[in-house]
Amino acid sequence: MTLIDYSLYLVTDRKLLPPGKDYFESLEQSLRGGVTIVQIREKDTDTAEFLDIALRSKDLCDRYKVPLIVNDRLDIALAVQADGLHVGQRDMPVSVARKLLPANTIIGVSCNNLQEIEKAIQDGADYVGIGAVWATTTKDLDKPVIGVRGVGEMLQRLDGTSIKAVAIGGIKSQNLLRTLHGSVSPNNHALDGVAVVSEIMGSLIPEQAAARLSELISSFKRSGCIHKALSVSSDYSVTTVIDGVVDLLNCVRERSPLIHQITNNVVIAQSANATIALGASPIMATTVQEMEDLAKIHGALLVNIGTLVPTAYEGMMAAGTFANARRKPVVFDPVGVGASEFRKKAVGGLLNTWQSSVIKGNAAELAALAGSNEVQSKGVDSVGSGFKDPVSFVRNVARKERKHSISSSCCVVVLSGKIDYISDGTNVAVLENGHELLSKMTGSGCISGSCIASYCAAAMSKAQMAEEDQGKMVIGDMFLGAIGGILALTISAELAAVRDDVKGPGTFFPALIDELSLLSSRIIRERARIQIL
Ligand code: TPS
Repeated sequence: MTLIDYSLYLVTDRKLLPPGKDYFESLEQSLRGGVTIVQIREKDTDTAEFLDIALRSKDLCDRYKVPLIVNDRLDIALAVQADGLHVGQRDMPVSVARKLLPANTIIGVSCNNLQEIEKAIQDGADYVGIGAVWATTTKDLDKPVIGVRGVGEMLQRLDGTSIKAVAIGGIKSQNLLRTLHGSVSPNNHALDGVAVVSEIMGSLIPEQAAARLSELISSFKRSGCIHKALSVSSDYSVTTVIDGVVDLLNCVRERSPLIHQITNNVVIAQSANATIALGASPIMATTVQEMEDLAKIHGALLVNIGTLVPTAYEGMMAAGTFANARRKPVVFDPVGVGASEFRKKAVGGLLNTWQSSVIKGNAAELAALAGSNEVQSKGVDSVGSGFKDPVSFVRNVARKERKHSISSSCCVVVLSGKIDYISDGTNVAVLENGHELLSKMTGSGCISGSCIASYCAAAMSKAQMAEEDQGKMVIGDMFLGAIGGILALTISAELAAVRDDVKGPGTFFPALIDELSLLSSRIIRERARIQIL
């Protein structure tokens, strides 16, 4: 079979043409703009007219050497000798179409869930159109919008097959990079392309619309190679990790990065104080209108959904998007995600919209995130100690949440508890520092998010310095950032708890702030209890 380029797949819909715009003119302009494959989609057109449109479209596509696919109508596909047929779930089954069409005809099918992907594999489809990835008004959707994480799950099922995949539904130039970077399986299986209807068909200048999308796709393909070539070292040992953490401690103190925190009303003051004590600078801002400006100046963003009100949610959506665009680390704390459907939906929305560099949660939160029922939750706390095999669990979640991330090559996951487990999808750090008084005050988990964000900001700023030296892209070491933040808090807690002036949880907190500000390289080297697996 000839090699098909699925990069920019135009699906037509004449109803969306701007008033006065001729369909064939629009199609030719989009071909000039760089669409690589075209599907003729006519839902309410008589056969004779459909045939005429398909024939003339085929001529045009042939001139630009672009394959033509017919939607749904096998008879029209046969009549115009189309390169392929696209079917929906209620159209003719792929296996039947295969028997009726000439050999080498491409057959694609729309898929919305894993069962439909499974069936497409069994039936021998050549490609799948996965969606709707975002909301769209072009088609009446009778199935859920799946987001980039939904696409990622389906790509994972396609790992090892030769079936190609495009995403479709609500794809615009504004969300195209996010769609491409986010839609990836744990094994880095990415999309072969994207399909669009309204973004091109609805344009007065379709050539420009197509060219803009095509340029973004090329830039994604280039950056994909960069990410693979520059992934962070996976040769960690206890010594290199401690040296790295000490280096980050000094960097936080010297550079005092600005840490933008959208956090919990319960702990705003504590988190801001802990951030200052570490040597960084907090800014606690939630309003959507200032997120773009803040992303230009902060060193890292912390998003904590502890008290999730609608205005803060809007701010979180925007802050993460702007942070990603500027390659700033994003630390995400999905507080109590298992506690309510509302939180679960909100977390899905956020994780589908931007990429986190670090996700931190207790056993119940990470279980809810991963869809595991091994751990129960009560409010925002876990019940029981956690997972049978926390090391494998945390490694698997890190793999699952890994994206073609713009700020780092992986998503680091922190499973917090009496023992903390941190993974980048390959390595797992097991940290045994801490004190039970931490669990007797509110917000110690939230504060650990502030500490991680401060250390991740330092890790990213080191990467930027290296980048300036070497003149090439360098990825920030978020694994070290997460370890550094957790060690800072847990070691300071141990020291605070044994001070003479500490009598219990009330006096513990001010002592903890003191110890965070007194933390030194020597203390970290002497006290860190860490294993790297
Ligand atoms: C390759 N489909 C799913 S969403 C949508 C369509 C037509 C509308 C998107 O419009 N995959 C392929 N071809 C198809 N026809 C479908 C899926 C079905 P917009 O880009 O304007 O949001």
